[in-house]
Amino acid sequence: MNKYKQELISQRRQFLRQAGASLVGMMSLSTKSWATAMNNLSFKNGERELIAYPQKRKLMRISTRPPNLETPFEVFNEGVLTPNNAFFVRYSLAGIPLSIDPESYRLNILGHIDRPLSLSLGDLKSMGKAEVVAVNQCAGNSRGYASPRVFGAQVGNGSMGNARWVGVPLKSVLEKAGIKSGATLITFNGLDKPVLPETPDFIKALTIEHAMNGEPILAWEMNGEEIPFLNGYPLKLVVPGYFGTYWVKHLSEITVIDKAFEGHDSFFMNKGYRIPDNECLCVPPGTSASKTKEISRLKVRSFITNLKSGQQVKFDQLVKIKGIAFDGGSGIKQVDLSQDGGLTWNATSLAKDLGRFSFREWHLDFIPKRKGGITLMVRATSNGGEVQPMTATWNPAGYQRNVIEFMELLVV
Ligand SMILES: Nc1nc2c(c(=O)[nH]1)N[C@H]1C(S)=C(S)[C@@H](COP(=O)(O)O)O[C@H]1N2
Ligand SMILES: [Mo]
Repeated sequence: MNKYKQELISQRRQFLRQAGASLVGMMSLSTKSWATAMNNLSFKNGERELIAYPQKRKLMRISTRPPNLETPFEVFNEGVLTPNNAFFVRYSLAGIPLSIDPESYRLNILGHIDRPLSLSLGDLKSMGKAEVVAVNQCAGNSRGYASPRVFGAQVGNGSMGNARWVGVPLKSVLEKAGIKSGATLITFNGLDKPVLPETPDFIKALTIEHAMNGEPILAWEMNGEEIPFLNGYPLKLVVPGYFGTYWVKHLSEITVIDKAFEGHDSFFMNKGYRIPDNECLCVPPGTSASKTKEISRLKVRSFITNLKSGQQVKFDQLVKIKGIAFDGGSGIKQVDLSQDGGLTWNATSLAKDLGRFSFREWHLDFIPKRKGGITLMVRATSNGGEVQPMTATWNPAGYQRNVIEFMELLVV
């Protein structure tokens, strides 16, 4: 038995020893679904095991406890919505819930409010319905490409996904609770817990204005189905346009506070997920910032999804190029493609608009007129005027990479 198999089996036994419901039930499926393969990322030590977790097809395993899974990049060429069973999974704490009973589940609203609430899924579903197509992207997506390298999960470009989310506007729930004057922030906590007392809980905060602006929703549905367990069943805070770190999974507690968010459990706001607070949001490699701020909106990005670097294409024959672009909520204005390493650019055609928070597909037909190696580059511009940069900047955690992507093709 190889090392991976052994690890899988002991992991499965451990799951089985604990509570006997959903995730566990799903875990005890046939061992066949645990069979492994490999998938390679183009950076050093980029070989990843492919593994199928409950409700998931084979994804790239970044870590086991907690499970961190990355979407193989080819998936983004399947369609503009990322299938639930291929959607990436990210957790910070090892104490993830293993079973959640939808009947006894409650979302509690506490703190500086007029009426504390304890809402069942049925209560939430009767309070209104909002829908948004939005990109959930981890702040550390593409961190593995940081140069010089940085600490943290060495992920490629698959720690993102686009889905249609349905739920109740956060605003409606907060209005029902009645925010008292003097409130400063709203914190969000999920059912996952640290394993050791020294580890802070995963709690995120939004400003009152943001929480009440009608955009964030408390979602129970993802692409027309229940949210997969590992993506935050039964309720997930969806914060369109913002990095995934704010999208609290297995959401169980909303607390309105009337002072600063401080102390042990403010770690994931006050210590983690921060970027240099200066114009470039960057520092010279190897240094740290004297002043930092919370990460917030997604930066504009674009990718080619139907070709792979190193691929051969035929001289003087049509090549259809397609891909995706997105930004932090102004929407995509334009996507340009260069076939000469960035000297000249051609506008691509944008496909159907699913809303300003969604992936936007684009495509371009081109006929290579020169044999040999060519470098394709793709560059998105947002409606807000943000353009992807030609060179990557550096920050200590490798957050929010959005440099122009490039790919080499061989014309034969
Ligand atoms: N409860 C809980 N919610 C969480 C996290 C977590 O560790 N615990 N991680 C956050 C981070 S950093 C990301 S990138 C997204 C990932 O969402 P996904 O696993 O559904 O893809 O969940 C966020 N919500
Ligand atoms: Mo993340």
